[in-house]
Amino acid sequence: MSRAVLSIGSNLGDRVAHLRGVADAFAPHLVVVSSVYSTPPWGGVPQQDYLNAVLVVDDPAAEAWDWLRRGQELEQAAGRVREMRWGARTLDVDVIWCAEGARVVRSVDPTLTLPHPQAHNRAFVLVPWLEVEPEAVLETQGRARPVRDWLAELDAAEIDGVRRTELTLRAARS
Ligand code: PH2
Ligand code: MG
Ligand code: MG
Repeated sequence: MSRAVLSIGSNLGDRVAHLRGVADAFAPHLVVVSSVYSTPPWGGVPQQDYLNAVLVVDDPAAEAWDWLRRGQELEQAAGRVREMRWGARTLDVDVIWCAEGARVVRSVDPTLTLPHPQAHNRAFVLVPWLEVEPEAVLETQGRARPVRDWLAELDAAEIDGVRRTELTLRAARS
């Protein structure tokens, strides 16, 4: 039994189609999906803008590693090739946060570090996450704080760069 917050992004090819593919694949498990945001590249590698969104998913049959594996399968299906760190990609599916039952998963495994070690630094993750879970709390670096407080620490220019679009992925499960 797990519930996860996934950050999805694309800046190569048919960006919105790549994101829609993730929402469609996770449809049976989708709790809520954010708006689609246009975001400047984060991380210092010059590249084109991304489309980003956040999905909240749950599945009684899944544990944290299953979300990583499922996300990686979708990345492969989107034709993702090995690329430089923080470089352009057709599709990226990152597990940001996960709870198995009532227990928030903490992992220091480099393949799946949870909560995601960079989430609190990324407006392209925090803004869509706050849209769908305004009360969310993120514990990272030994500090548990509301996501809105982590966001408030980022540069205003970075937050301003994260622009909501009129694009939609799909309706959440009803
Ligand atoms: N992903 C990266 C590197 N930089 N920048 C934005 N705006 N959005 C992303 O999804 C992103 C990024 C590598 O995972
Ligand atoms: Mg990523
Ligand atoms: Mg990734």
